[in-house]
Amino acid sequence: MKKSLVGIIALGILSVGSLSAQNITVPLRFDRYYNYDQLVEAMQALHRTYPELSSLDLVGYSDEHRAIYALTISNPHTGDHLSKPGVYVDGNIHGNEVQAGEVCLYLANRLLTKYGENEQITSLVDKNSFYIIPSVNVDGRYHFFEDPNTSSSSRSIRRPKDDDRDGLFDEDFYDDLDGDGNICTMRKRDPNGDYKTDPYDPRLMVRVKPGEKGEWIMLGREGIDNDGDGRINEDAEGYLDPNRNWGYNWAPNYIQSGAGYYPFSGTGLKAIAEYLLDRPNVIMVWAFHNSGGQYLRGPSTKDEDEFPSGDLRVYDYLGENSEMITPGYQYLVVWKDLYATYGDFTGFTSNIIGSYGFVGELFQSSSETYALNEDLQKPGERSRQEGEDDTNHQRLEFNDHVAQGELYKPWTKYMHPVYGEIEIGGWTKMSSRLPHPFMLQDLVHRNASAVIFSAGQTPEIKLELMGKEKIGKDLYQVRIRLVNDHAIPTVTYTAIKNKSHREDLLKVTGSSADVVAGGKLLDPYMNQAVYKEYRPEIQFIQIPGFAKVEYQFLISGKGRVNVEYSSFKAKDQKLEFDL
Ligand SMILES: [Ca+2]
Ligand SMILES: [Ca+2]
Ligand SMILES: [Ca+2]
Ligand SMILES: [Ca+2]
Ligand SMILES: [Zn+2]
Repeated sequence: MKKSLVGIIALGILSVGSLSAQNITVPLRFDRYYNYDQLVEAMQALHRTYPELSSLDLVGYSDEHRAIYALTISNPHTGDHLSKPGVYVDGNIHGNEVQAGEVCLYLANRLLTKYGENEQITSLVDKNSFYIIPSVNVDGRYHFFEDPNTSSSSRSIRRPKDDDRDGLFDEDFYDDLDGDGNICTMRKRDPNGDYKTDPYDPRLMVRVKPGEKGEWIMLGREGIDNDGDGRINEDAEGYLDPNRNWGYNWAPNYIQSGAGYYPFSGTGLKAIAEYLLDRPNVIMVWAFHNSGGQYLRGPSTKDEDEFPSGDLRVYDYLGENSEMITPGYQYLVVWKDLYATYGDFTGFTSNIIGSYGFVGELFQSSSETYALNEDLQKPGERSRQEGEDDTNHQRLEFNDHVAQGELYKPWTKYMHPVYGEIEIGGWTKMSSRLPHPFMLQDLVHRNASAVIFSAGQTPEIKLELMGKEKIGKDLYQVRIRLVNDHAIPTVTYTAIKNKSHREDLLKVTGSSADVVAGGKLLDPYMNQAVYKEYRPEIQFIQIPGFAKVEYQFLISGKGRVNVEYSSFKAKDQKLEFDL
C-alpha cells in the first residue's frame, strides 16, 4: 500500500488527496513526500514516540485557517528550553518548496531517534533547544499536493487580485485540461511557428533560426478562456509572497512585488514572528527553500550595511563548512549573488531576533544526470553528440532511465476549444524543483547535517575564577575568565550594533563585600583594565566565538562572593568563592 503511494506521489498523476491517511510511524520514512495532513501526522508521531524530549506546539493559524505546528526538541533535565541556545529551523515558506519540510522532519527524526545512541547528537540535544516548523506556508503545501500545479505554482499566500481589472477576481487561472493533476505545457503544430523539433530529442523544441522553417507554436500553460474575454489564463491567483512580508526592511509592492499592503499581513507569519519574539534564546536560524543548491546569508538588499566583521567570521565559518557537508552547494550573499529581497524572513531574524541566519536553497536540477560524462566513459560506449550537453537532454535521459518516466509527461493530443488540435505535455509538478524520492534521503541528511553542525557551534560558556589577590586591608583584586570554545558568540555583532536586545550580564555580589571597581581586563601581565564608571558590579559583556574574555574586579569586604553570568542566547553560569 505504502509503496504505491510513493509511486503515485512521485508520478504526480493522481490526486494525492483521494488517498486515505496513512499510519505514519517512527522512524519516519524519507523515500516519500508528506502532504499537509501527513506532515502534521508525522510531527504528532514523533512527539508521541518521544514525549520526554519533545513538545508539539500550535504556533497559530494560516490565512485559510490551517494549523501551523512547531516541534520543540529539548531535554528538560538539562534546563528549561529558554535557558539554552535556540536553533530555529523552518521550511516551505514557499508552498511549492515541499522538500524543505522533509528536511525539517528528517532533522527532528534524526535528533530524536539518535538521542542516547549517537554521542554527538545526544550532547547537542542536551545543550540546545531546537524549534522546528516544517511548513510555514501550510496553505501553499496543502494546495500544492491537492490541486493541479506546475512545479512553481502554489508558492504564495492567496490574496485575490483583479489583474485584468474587469471587476472579477482570479477568474481565469490555469486549467488541468487532461485531468492528470499537473499543469503542463500546450503546443500546436504550425508551419509558421517559431519553434522546431529538437534534433536530439523530439520531445523538446528549439527556436528556429532566421529563415528556417518552423513546426510548432508554444501556447503556454494548460488552460482555456474561463470567462470568455478572449484571453487565456489572464487573471491568476493574486498573491502575498510570505518571504517578502516580514517587519524588517519591508518595502511596498511597487518596489518589492508580493510585499502585501503592510508587514505581517500574513496571519501565519505574524504568529511565527510572535513565536520567535517569545524565544529570545534563538541564536541560529535556518530557513529552507528549494531551488539552486545554495546557503545564502544576508544582507538581503544592497542598501543595507554589510554585517559587522565579527559576524562575517561566523557566517564564513558556518557557510564554508556547510558547502563541504553538501557538495555542489554554494555559500552566497542574497543581494549580491541572487537578487534583492525586501522584508524577507532572515532579515527579520538577523536584525530583530539577534540570530545568525541561513537560507538553504535545496536541490540542483543538474544533479539529475545520466552518465554522459566523458571522463567516466569507457571505450566502445556511445559518445556525446554535438549539442547534446544541454541540461534538458540530461534530465530527459534521467527521466527515462533513472526515474522510469515519472517526471516528464509525453506529448498527447487534446482538442482545445479555442486552439483546436493541440498537444499537452512536458515537465510535471513533482519534477524540476523536487528530487525524485530515491534521492531525497541524501538531500535531507546532508542539509540536516549542516544544521546539526551549526548547532554544535552555539555558544557554550565556561566561567572560571582566574585569580584572587589581597592588595590592601580587606581589598581584593579578583579576575574572572569566560571562555567560549565554539564559533558563535553569545551576542551577535549586529545585535550589539542595532541594540536589538541587551548584552550579557556579569554580576558580582557579596553580602559583606562591595565591588569598588570592575571592568574588562585587557592585559593580565601589565595589569591593564578598563573600569566601568558606574555600578561596577554589573558588566555588560559579549563573549566572541573561539575566544575568552577576562574581567577584573576590586572588591572590598569579606565572606562569600557570588559571580553570575546571564545571557539570552547562552546558558547562565554561576560561581562563588570566599574572600
Ligand atoms: Ca479579473
Ligand atoms: Ca488575479
Ligand atoms: Ca494536466
Ligand atoms: Ca479569460
Ligand atoms: Zn523559496
